[in-house]
Amino acid sequence: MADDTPLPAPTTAPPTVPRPARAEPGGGAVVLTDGTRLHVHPALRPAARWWRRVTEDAFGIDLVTEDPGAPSRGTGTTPSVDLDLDPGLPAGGYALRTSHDAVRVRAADLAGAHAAVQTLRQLAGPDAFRRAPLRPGTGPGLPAVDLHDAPAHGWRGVLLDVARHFLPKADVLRFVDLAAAHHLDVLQLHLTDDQGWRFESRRHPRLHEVGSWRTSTTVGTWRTGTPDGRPHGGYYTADDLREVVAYARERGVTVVPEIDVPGHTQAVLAAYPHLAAQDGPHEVLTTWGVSADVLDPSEEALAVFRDVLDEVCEVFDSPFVALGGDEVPLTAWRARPDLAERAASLGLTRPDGSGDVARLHGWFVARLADHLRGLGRRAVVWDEAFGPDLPRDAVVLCWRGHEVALEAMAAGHDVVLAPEQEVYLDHRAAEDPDEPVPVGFARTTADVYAFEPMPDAVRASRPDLPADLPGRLLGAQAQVWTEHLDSVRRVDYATFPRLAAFAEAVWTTREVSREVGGAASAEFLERLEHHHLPRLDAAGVEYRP
Ligand code: TNX
Repeated sequence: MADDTPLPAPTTAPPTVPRPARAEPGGGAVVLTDGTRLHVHPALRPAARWWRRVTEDAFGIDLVTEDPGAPSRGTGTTPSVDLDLDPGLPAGGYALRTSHDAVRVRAADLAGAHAAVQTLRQLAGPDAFRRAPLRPGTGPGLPAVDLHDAPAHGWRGVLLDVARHFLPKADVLRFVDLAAAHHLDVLQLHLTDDQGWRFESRRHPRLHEVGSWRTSTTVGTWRTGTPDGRPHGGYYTADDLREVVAYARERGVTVVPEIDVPGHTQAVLAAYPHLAAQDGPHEVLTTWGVSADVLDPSEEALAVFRDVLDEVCEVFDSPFVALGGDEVPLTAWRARPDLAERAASLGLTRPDGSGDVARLHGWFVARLADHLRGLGRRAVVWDEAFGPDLPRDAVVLCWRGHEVALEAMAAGHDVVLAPEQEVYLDHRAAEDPDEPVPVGFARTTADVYAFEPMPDAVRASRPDLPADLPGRLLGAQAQVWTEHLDSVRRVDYATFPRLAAFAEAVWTTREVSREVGGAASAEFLERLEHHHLPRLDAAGVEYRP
């Protein structure tokens, strides 16, 4: 039945998101069927396994894996899918050619193969995003195309805040799926904050036992909100998180865990008050905004967090571990003369030789970055932790804009751009007073689409910096903070479709395929509406219409 389904020859490039660097439409289509043969280079098997599972779940067909040595052309009505390694292609890239009886993919590496199979899924139509087949046994038709693609940036991230509102594991797995579907390859899991600690610690169990629950949640913004009086909480066991890591790996996504210190730690202080810089009582925070309660920058606190990082590294295989380091109020430290002395004794001084408590922030984060290096990992820190005391190998995540990113690169740090003004998806998507999230700056889908990780004009604005900055621009990251997103429905509404716009902004290179502005943005919005939203519909995403 599937074989004679007529498919119109496409006349334009396939409407996938993110848009590929180069795509030439061909004539006709290849229809995958039960028994379609899959020839896979051993290094690319994980991507092939995922593709087999998708075709089985969504269409009820079984692709048959064969030796790469087996004859690769389809015979009769049974087409073949080849997945080959071609190290000559740019990193993370792939070439994909479909004809009437074959799909041939060449991938630079495993990352390229993951991207290629996600593109195949989009070519297969919205039904490829379903979890059960509407017509079991009827395989999808893939339009003939000759496509070459590669990412502009290696770090294409999205942060999910599971601390402010706990998101059940199943929803986190689904979020991974959706990130991967947009060729994103990093999920930063914000696991700890003032309002909740979500990581099971065997060494310091009160962190998850006490720190994972709060008595109430403020509904509305922190100035005008009202407490709902209901307990909220939850944490992930080490095995839950190992499962998330494995699930993400199968989709080419690296999960970067974040343990936020020395601020954003009120839940830690509720669990272990002796680690606080100020007197209690401390309880898991029930309002929003930045808590004044912070860690004492003590050896005792460092010892606890070294233990926690050891446990984190037993669970997460990411080469990067985020240490937070954002928004550290210094009031409590400044009120303690002993901390000025401590700073002085550590050599953290002002020009006049007096102890500078502000530098204890960078110092504290740096000690944990050193510990991570000993575990074979690199620290990722928010840009407030950037300064003279931060080790060079730490990646700086720049949320306050491009200026600080250039400074950090000039100082030799690799950076990831995550500017609040542009890619914070918790911010409302329009000025409409009825938007459910009345915080932040209004950022429409078109605004997010116009995002540039490092605009030429910004670079040009700093002729004082050397032409060759020693630090590298690794990529960019969108943020889904969840103060006001208390369910997966709200997360969907805030995240989509803007994450699709972000994904295209960070995947495509301007030189090759991307113009920003009127026509390009209109083309994207059109492609989104007519081709991509139906995919999200089939996947059950409750995006903002
Ligand atoms: C700032 S960005 C924060 C988060 C909040 C967010 C709300 C950053 C490093 N810190 O703690 O959730 O604003 O938009």
